[in-house]
Amino acid sequence: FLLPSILAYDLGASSGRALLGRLNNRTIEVEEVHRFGNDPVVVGDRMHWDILRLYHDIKQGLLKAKHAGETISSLAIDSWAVDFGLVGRGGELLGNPYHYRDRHTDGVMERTMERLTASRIFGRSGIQFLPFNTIYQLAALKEADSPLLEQAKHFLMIPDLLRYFLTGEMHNEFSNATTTQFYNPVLGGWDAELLADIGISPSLFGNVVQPGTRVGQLRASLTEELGIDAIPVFAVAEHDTGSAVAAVPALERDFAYLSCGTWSLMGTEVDQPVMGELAQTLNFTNEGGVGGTFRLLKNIMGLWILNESHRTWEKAGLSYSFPELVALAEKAPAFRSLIDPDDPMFLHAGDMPSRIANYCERTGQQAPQSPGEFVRCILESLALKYRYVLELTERLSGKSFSGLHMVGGGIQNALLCQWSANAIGKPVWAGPVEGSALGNLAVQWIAQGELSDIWEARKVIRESFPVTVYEPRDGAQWEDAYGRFRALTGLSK
Ligand code: ADP
Ligand code: LRH
Repeated sequence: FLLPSILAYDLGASSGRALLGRLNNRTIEVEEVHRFGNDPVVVGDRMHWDILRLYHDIKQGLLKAKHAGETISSLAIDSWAVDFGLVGRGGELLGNPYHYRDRHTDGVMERTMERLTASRIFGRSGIQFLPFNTIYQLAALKEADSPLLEQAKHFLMIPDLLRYFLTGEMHNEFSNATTTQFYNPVLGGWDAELLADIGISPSLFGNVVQPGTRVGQLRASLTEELGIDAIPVFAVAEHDTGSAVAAVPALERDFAYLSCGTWSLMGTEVDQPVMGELAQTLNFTNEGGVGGTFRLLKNIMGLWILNESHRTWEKAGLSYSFPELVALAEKAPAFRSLIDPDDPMFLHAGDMPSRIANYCERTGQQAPQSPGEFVRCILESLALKYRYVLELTERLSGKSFSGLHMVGGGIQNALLCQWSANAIGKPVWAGPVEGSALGNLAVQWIAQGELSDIWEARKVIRESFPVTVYEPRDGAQWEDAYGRFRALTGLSK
């Protein structure tokens, strides 16, 4: 390729990828140069991310781009939110970052809320209550009198840390910083009062940089090791959901999105955080985005439940591909068993089929028996939960949506897209699959003056990638199922 390429690393909870992107006459061309697993490692009772392996795979991506003969003008990394590494005197990483699903935070959110009150925490951060938010992870380390905190000099979130490994420079990026639940979007900085409340020193936290800021270049030891040139490194919306929403190919300003991967993140984009009592009661979040935007959204447990079921069956010697599981679900009986995917019993890693069976028994429903029946239960329940959260989003934002944009790896599950359209009674516009990586590329192009803003980026993405339209069907059956779902799960308005 004669055009310069840029490189986007997108690290999801289940896999990571390196995409090379080129802007050719306002058309985006992408090439996946490297894809890799992201397998957490359990040691004793603790679950960690394999951070050095991820860094190794980032280097592999650079080598593969070099072998493809590419000239790379910049790179950036986005990843899942909330997790972090602590760096000590002399600049070394202290310990392996914890996985947000580790149980060391069990009970910590409840204790912290009791002490500080929900309205103080939400009023200062605008972030939904999730037990694994960074604030509760740090409070857990504090409660456990962790030696890590005694030694820590710097707090870096996962992409901050990987960027630091690449460049030797430390910066805290804005979109990810907001997910900690101790960034104050009204004051525009780390909330020193909340940090004091949990006994954490504000000196660990650096200046917050906005997406689109140049934050260094590959360090000399790395360029020597790999035999490559020093590439400039940018901060983008380093929270993967922030990058995914930046890439939603919407033409209208008031659009609803669902970023569909391990998690399902559903909501709308707003100019100002929505921090009133209703947002707190409905447990919505206001995560920082690109160009001064915020994501008013709610986390839905998502395909995690399917992925963990898949892992459980694999351990038992039953090996199915995702398309095989989806085909089995399609043949299973409709609406026989429904769950609330957001029941806390599904949060931690483990045997999801057994937990689903327990849930069904507890709620007087027939438990699924075969993999197809389990997958049908998961996908129907997710689609019904999407309807519920879409209705809440409309109520909270005062907007009304004519359909739903879905992006992310989960849209390869066409059955889920169709059922989502059926459940909401509106069209689903599915695409692109690599939403986060494209949002990452787009912000780099905006920073380099190749695109003017996210609205131009969305237009170019729309013109460069296909969008599959799913029209709603079977309205009466889904309406009926929604009533049952609401009653069973106890979800009221
Ligand atoms: P994350 O970024 O959270 O790691 P992705 O956006 O990459 O997740 O989405 C991965 C998920 O998409 C998988 O866990 C799986 O549930 C779903 N998926 C991937 N490929 C397919 C496929 N061919 N058919 C159906 N579902 C798929
Ligand atoms: C999705 C995601 C989500 C967070 C969760 C921890 O990958 O970033 O937005 O809530 O991971």
